Amino acid sequence: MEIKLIYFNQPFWRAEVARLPLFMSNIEFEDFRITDEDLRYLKANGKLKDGTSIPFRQLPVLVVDGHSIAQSGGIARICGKLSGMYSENIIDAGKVDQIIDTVTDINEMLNPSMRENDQKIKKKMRAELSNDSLPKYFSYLEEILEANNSGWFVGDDMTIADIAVWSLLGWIAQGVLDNIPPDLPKSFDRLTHLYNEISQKPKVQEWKRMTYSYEVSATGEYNYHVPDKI
Ligand SMILES: N[C@@H](CCC(=O)N[C@@H](CS)C(=O)NCC(=O)O)C(=O)O
Repeated sequence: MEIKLIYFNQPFWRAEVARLPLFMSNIEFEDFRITDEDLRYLKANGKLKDGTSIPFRQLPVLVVDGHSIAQSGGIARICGKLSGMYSENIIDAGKVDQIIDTVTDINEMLNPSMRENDQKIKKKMRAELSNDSLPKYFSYLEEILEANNSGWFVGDDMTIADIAVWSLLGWIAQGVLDNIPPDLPKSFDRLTHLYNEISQKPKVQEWKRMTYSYEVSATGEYNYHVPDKI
């Protein structure tokens, strides 16, 4: 099976929830990271220059044996199934899905503030997110971890649900979102424990060493400061 994951050169959760399970399970895949020129081309044409279809002109796209598949949730499930990190039991699979969809919801809650150019309005939006929406959703996630009581969201082992949350928390903990305190997740003990557990896994450390630091421009090195601990 030939697998290619197409995304930006960033460790964003939408891609990491696919890349990391494949990497951790030693499944070979092409980790294709697009350039600005690729982006312009795919937006205009719905495909890459080599003809690879990008159905909704958005990323990630997973290409399996030449078939392009869009949408982060579906891609995560395929990579989860391939890597044994997605349950075959329909109830447990649904429990994994509800977490992935909640990570999507949280991402979408943040999006309007990322598009806001008026700094005053943006600051207000970020205050609401920091004081209300994000803590509310983190507490719901915390409750699910508490009910499952294994340290993971579903069952007794790590799944793509845990990886999605880990990557989302790492994004916040980097401190790249103005006026969202990077230590916001820290007051949630179970989320913090999950984050730190995943971060310290040798394969995760290896992945971070390989891919979380790279040159982005002629002006210098850009490092993703995704912390190992929160
Ligand atoms: N519904 C899509 C949304 C994907 C999405 O928003 N991708 C962003 C990057 S994180 C993107 O491609 N942005 C470029 C654009 O929309 O022009 C999914 O779940 O994968």
